[in-house]
Amino acid sequence: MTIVDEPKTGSTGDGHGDGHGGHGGHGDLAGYEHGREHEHNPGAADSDRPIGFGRLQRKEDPRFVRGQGNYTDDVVLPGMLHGAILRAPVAHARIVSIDTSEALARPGVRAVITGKDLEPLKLAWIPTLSYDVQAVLATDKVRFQGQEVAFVIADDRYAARDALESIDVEYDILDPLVDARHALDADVPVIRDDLEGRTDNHIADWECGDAAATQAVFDKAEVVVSQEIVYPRVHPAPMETCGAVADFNPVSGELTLYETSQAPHAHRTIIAMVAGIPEHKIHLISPDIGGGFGNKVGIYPGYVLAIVGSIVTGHPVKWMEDRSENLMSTSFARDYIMQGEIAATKDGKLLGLRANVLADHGAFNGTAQPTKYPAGFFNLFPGSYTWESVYGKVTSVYTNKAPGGVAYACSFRVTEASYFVERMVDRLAIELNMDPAELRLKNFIAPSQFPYDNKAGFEYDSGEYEKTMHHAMKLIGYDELRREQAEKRARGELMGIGISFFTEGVGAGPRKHMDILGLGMADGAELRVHPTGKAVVRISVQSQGQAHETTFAQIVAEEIGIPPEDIDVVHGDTDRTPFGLGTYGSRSTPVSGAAVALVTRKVRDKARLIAAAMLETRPEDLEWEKGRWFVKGDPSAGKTIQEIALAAHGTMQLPEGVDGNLDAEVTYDPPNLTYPYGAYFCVTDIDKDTGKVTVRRFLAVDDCGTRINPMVIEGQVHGGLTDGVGMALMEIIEFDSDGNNLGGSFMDYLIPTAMEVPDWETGYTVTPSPHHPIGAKGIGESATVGSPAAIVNSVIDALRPTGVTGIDMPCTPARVWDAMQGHAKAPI
Ligand code: MCN
Ligand code: CUM
Repeated sequence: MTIVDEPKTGSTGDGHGDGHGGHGGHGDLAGYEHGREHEHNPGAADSDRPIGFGRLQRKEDPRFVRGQGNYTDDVVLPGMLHGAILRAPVAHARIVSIDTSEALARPGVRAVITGKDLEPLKLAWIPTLSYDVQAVLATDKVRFQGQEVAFVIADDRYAARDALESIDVEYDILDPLVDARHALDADVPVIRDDLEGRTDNHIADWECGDAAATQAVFDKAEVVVSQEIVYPRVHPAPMETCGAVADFNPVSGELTLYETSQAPHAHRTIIAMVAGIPEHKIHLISPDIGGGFGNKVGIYPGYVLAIVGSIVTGHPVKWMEDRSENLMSTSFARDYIMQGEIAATKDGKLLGLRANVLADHGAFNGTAQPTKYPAGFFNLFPGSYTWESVYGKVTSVYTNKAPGGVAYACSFRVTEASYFVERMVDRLAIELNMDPAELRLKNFIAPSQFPYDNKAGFEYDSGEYEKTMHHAMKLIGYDELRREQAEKRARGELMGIGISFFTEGVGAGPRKHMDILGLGMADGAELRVHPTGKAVVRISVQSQGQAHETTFAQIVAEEIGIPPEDIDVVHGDTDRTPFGLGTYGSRSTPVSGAAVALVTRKVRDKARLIAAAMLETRPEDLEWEKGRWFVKGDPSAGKTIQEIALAAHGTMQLPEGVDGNLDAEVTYDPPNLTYPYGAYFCVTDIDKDTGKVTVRRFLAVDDCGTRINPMVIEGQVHGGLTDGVGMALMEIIEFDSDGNNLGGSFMDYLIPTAMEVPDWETGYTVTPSPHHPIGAKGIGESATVGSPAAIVNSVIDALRPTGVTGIDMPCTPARVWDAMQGHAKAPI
């Protein structure tokens, strides 16, 4: 591949973004936020240079800005009924009885389903993505507040909702287990007594690195620091909540399922296994999705209930959760209590790193990560640095909370890992009284060390960390900021400068190492060039706002020279796309993007054979330039891809072994993850009287290898940074001692608005992935992963004059103010 003008390694630059705010915000509308531009992207995208340049407008935006998007809740089918779920009001109770007679007698109610009705269908329990089981409707006990207890199907949404009140459930209330720190105590309730032989709340122990070697490093270290770091439970809270419309045809036995899914093919296979409907009879459609952020990876009871409802009533059934249901019952993330220790020399050479983590997975272990990785990719906890030895351990437990340990722009726990190491390194900098930038620069993995074995089981593909760090320090004016801070400190003002230098791992497989419920993580792509030279590419991943319809067309355009506007990208429909594992862990570009590049090359190779026949020469005598094959040494003798496409469908005698049409398909099994990284700098000011934190400046310098669409990348980064402000300063799903969820609405669960975020500043370097066909790494979660540590480190840095060395998220005014007063564990 050639990229004119933009050197592939170590180039630096910047662009401003399309400003899709956090959560639903970095969703689909083509908002435009004023990012601060440090350097221009060279040139504009066109068909000669379709990737890496300028701000190619998003193909999907015309329908979104006109209000013409098509979301699951927009689906209306003839005769469609509506479902509503009765949810447990308490966190832990035995179900004594459920009386549905009064609800059934209400006008408009067609059916009321309970767990007892599902038992004979073997649908009362379904497998979770991590080989646990979860109740679709509770039969024996409820195990978290908000758990599904009964399902009403009625003529309209209101009749269904109203009928919920008429269901009479008698509960025998049990003690809840809310605090994960006590999950393994002897005298606490065993939450999962439904699982045979279970006598405690332990889920799994997972380890990486070398415990003994790390202990030896600590034994001889000059300096040891330790810190407890809590990453609280947070929620992805996408703009569109989860839902499904199920339409089962009893005559043909076919199920059409519209669903908010980030992984349509995987969902179809799992639903086939669970519901016993043959897979070829299931047609799963994920229409437009208003933000996923991991919330739409898992399979929720509501989807299964919509299917059962359609089978029972003979009508299509729609189930859409409301905001509180979304916040109380679906896909929580994080909830990691992390004990960290660093061993180092007095002059700041990092030697050993230890992490001991307690992970709260809630009542059902629904973690959405590769089977072999019960702690996700926490293997990335050594970060961007060289260590003599590292050791990590994660213990996961059940509690009476909604199923957690799932996803929120997390790259499978990279968020926790990166937050952990970046907080720890800063903790050491405080101990050594050393500049945190200098400490990082002293310990970065050097470019010559790649591919780099991170000593925790992962091999980083490429990086030029020092260069990216220096670029960021220059863009933000680091030395000047430190001078400003010194002056302000002298005046008694609280100003902080926080750094995070994260390394991510995105693009799961390879399939031999990574699967979900036995389905290997690989992705298919099919490309068809029509006779007139227009093309359609079919992909297995699913956009939730990431602009795949634009950027995947750009990849095809780059590889074959058909302009992006002549290429349609089809996704989100199992009948129209090849099998693949879907979009999460920023895997679309690393895996599906690679599949698209390779399938396009395959079509190009086929075109070469046809062009050779057209030009009456040998294929090896042809040379490619963007959009055409020509005869070596005679550039005027050539055929454009459009001419070749017509010939492929025409009457000419095709060469031996070449079938008609211009098309191909591939399945791509990635050899490794890609490892994007970034240098993030955050400047905060803290009001001494109220503890209020203001993020005054934030600079993100990202390296995601070859950049396909700088505008889309900036949008992804702006959205992720907004997520970061939310988590660092505002977001937490808390529970009271009875297990009541205290974050069940946007009144309680605060997410950032334009008021809380600064003008984002961005920059970039380009270090291609050596194993990706076009050198691209993922970017979708980078900013969510990297930004919280920069913000919290900045808060701690601001509070240094008050003696603070650590604080947990979210850094609310109350918590910051309390920390300033020297309280060890401040409230929210
Ligand atoms: N891209 C690019 N050049 C690169 C890398 C990516 O131009 N070198 C472009 C891609 O072509 C794609 C977008 O950036 O259009 C994101 O690509 P990628 O990093 O591959 O991430 P995915 O497409 O797999 O998206 C998943 C990621 C995840 S896991 C979460 S969570 C998240 C995120 O994307 N959820 C989002 N960003 C989101 N953005 C929106 N609007 N909505 C969500 O739900
Ligand atoms: Cu981890 S949230 Mo995203 O991977 O869908």
